[in-house]
Amino acid sequence: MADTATRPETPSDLRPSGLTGLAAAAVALGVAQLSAVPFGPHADSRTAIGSAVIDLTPGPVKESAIKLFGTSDKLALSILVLVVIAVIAALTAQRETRRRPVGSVAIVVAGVLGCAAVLSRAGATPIDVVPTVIGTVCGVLVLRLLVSDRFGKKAPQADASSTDSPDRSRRQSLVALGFIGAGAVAGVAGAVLNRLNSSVSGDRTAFTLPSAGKSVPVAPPPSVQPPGVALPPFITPNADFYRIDTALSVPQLSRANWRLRIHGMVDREVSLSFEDLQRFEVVERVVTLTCVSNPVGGDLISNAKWTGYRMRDLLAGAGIHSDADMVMSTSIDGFTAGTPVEALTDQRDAILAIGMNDAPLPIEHGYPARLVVPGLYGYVSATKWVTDLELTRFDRAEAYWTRLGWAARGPIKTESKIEVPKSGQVVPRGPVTFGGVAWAQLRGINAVEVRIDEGPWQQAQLGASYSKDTWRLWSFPWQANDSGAHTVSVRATDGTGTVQTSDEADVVPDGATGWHTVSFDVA
Ligand SMILES: Nc1nc2c(c(=O)[nH]1)N[C@H]1C(S)=C(S)[C@@H](COP(=O)(O)O)O[C@H]1N2
Ligand SMILES: [Mo]
Repeated sequence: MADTATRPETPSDLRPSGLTGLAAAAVALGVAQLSAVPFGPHADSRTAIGSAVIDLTPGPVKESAIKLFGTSDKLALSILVLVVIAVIAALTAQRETRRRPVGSVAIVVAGVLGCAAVLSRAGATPIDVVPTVIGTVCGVLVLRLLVSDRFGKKAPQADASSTDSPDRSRRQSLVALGFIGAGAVAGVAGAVLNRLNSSVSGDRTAFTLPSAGKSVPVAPPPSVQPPGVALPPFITPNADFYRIDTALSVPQLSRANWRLRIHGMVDREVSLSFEDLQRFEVVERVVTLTCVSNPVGGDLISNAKWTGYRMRDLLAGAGIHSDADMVMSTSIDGFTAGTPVEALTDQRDAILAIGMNDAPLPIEHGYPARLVVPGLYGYVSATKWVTDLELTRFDRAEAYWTRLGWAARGPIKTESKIEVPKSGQVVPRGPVTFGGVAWAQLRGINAVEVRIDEGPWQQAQLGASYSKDTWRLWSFPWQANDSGAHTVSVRATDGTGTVQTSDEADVVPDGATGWHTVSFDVA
């Protein structure tokens, strides 16, 4: 062995194939995933890496990804991360030799990055990196094994490497494939067990929503729904409610583990358990939520009845300093929103919601508790899985999306959209009813006008107004007489008498504006 330094390695060594790298990566990821099960969700490096990538991705890239993949954006991200890891593993493993462990070093670097990702997550503790370390070690061991003497060096009794090399190479490939299979099985089993282990769906099913005291809203009368046109229901069923969040896996937070800490610029810090909430009056409010990323004509808007507690009541116990102008709310997974103090304390009745449409909050909508603030886009107000409220100032603190270039304040703009007809729809000649929704939370909707082609603006018929904080459905009966291509446009007038602007603004930095126009054909 004294001559190893001078003897060239490669002639008698088997060059590792890309497959060995895939095997090492599969084992590292699979073992990390499976060994994370007893440690709980914070130890899941796969989710941590994905979440860290989401956080580190520049805002504009994130937006294009959301545009491209829609609500599958997280699946697309997971696949992308796996492909990147596989390519790097395959390429670096090919450089691995017994004396220059390039691939092993790459695995260790990836492992260190994985540990950093785990530790960067809210609520993680140092012990949570253990599964990532175990996975990394196993990945290195597999790679070393595959390039070891058993496969990589001429066996002592063999005559020439040229004759036994194809055999060794085949053996190496078979063993590598075996490791890839084992890694995949461990990974899938780990992911499934992690999910079952942490799911709070049992906790949610066991929860009976308290009924509201005096503060029950009037049930929406049937007249909120214009007849004769297939519009979305005034109240969006939970299953159809739009969903937007940065959570790669939905946070699983039980009522027992939930606490709400109110601190910062206050006289007394307050910490409430879920049980403590019973001290406060239960209220119900119908509020339309809207996402700032909703393009003109988009679907990121829904309306629900929320059950919960007035934020005003919860905050009162803390004694807010008069120079605090922002409440920075934080979720269990580290999302933050900056909301003006007055929006949480004035008469609009912002609530800490624990129920949605008479059911406990669905897990993906924030179980066990989230904020609902009439009049503000979700990114500055509607924190799901909320656990922390810090009283601070807009000139001192910046929330998640504001750091990424979105406006610090996000009042909802007056907008309207057409649901019927859909773009490209063929409308039969004769009488037809078009329709859609309009919204200007806090101000309400006074009127909706519709224009066919470049004709005059005509009044649409309005469904009954429920409240200023909810959308208003509208319909427009029309005689489809002229065959051919047409357009229909809509604009709303809000409760202040202001007509929705025709100026087209992008969703960044504070919400899209412009008139929604749909092209259709009469035949
Ligand atoms: N924890 C957490 N809360 C969040 C978000 C998030 O990414 N994480 N996104 C916000 C945004 S941008 C919107 S529009 C609303 C959407 O609420 P929904 O998914 O219940 O419709 O949630 C808000 N609350
Ligand atoms: Mo949003």
